[in-house]
Amino acid sequence: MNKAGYNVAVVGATGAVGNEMIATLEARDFPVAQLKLLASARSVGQTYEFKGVEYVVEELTEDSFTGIDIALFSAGGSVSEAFAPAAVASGAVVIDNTNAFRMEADVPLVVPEVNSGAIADFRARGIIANPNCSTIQMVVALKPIYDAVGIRRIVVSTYQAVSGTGKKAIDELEKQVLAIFNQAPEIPVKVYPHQIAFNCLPQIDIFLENGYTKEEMKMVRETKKIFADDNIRVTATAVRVPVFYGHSESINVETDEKISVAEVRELLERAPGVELVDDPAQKRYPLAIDAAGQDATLVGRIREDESIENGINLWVVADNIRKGAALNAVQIAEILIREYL
Ligand code: NAP
Ligand code: 3JN
Repeated sequence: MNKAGYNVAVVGATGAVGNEMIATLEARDFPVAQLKLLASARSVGQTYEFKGVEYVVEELTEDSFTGIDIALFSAGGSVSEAFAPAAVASGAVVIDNTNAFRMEADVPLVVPEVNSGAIADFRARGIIANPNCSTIQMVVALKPIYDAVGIRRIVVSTYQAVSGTGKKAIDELEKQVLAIFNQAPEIPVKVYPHQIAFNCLPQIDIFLENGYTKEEMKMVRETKKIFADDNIRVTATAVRVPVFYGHSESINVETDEKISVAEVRELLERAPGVELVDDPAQKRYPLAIDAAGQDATLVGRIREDESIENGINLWVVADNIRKGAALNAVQIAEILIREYL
């Protein structure tokens, strides 16, 4: 770290992820010299408190990044595509939470517990990409297994909270539950193609030509890139569930070499970013309501897949807005200033 403090811009500051970025920078005492909060013209004048000081939201423009060292983007892919180049041209390093640059060969895609070394490659474009939230918690849990015995195939099904869709979706679930509770004549359905309250939707993002959704294919492609292993076979089913915070995942892995449940437990007990919650006799296993507001990725229900030679099943839960987005980005920023800036 060469400076006492860094000038940090949060793009999308008024959103679910942006709010969490501000809170995470404060909670982890990130050395912020100046903070710039950026959003659309709709939000200009809104205020947020950071370390006891009130900051006013400004409109994002190409001139917003003068003097900025680190720009944390979470305002959607098209905003990143339009404004990340301006931020880089102004001398900032961009840590981007969107899908815009994740699969570009010269942009590192980073989960610090898994491939922090890739951050070194940020110089090519000045951009570091944060993976999709569902990928992040999966690779945090699987990294120790991957390193110990290799992973041949992953079959994952997700149970994703509405906060992954942003503030308007959190609001919609609340409104639908209230409408149903109050026996209202109509249930408001605006954000998702169907009612989400008391329902499960096997569609996250758009459908692609191969019949998978874009969210599912993000998990497939990002996992291969993060593990730097094109041979891992990954198949995903992504489902939206009526939970406010915390994505849950049922993960089945086929390993190269046999590994016992006890060995997996031992590995995960000391894995960075992981908390083992696996005591079925006491009905203890990871729950979304316990993961919400926490940094750790919770792992439990570890058991052998008895239908194949080398198979393990796990249940993995994390706060999608925290480890799935804001915390992962701030962890990257911490490594960046410690080792590179
Ligand atoms: P959100 O609650 O809907 O917030 C969207 C934010 O983007 C708001 O601050 C909004 O500002 C801003 N914004 C939208 N259009 C803009 C524009 N043209 N110019 C400037 N700012 C603009 O959504 P969210 O949940 O925070 O997610 C935001 C983005 O983060 C997503 O689209 C996604 O790309 C990314 N994300 C990534 C992950 C992950 O898996 N790593 C998870 C969730 C989200 P206003 O309030 O002024 O409209
Ligand atoms: O739906 C979720 O739980 C996670 C959503 C992530 C998301 C939402 C809108 C646009 C993304 C993302 O991070 O991949 C994007 C996007 O950037 O394309």
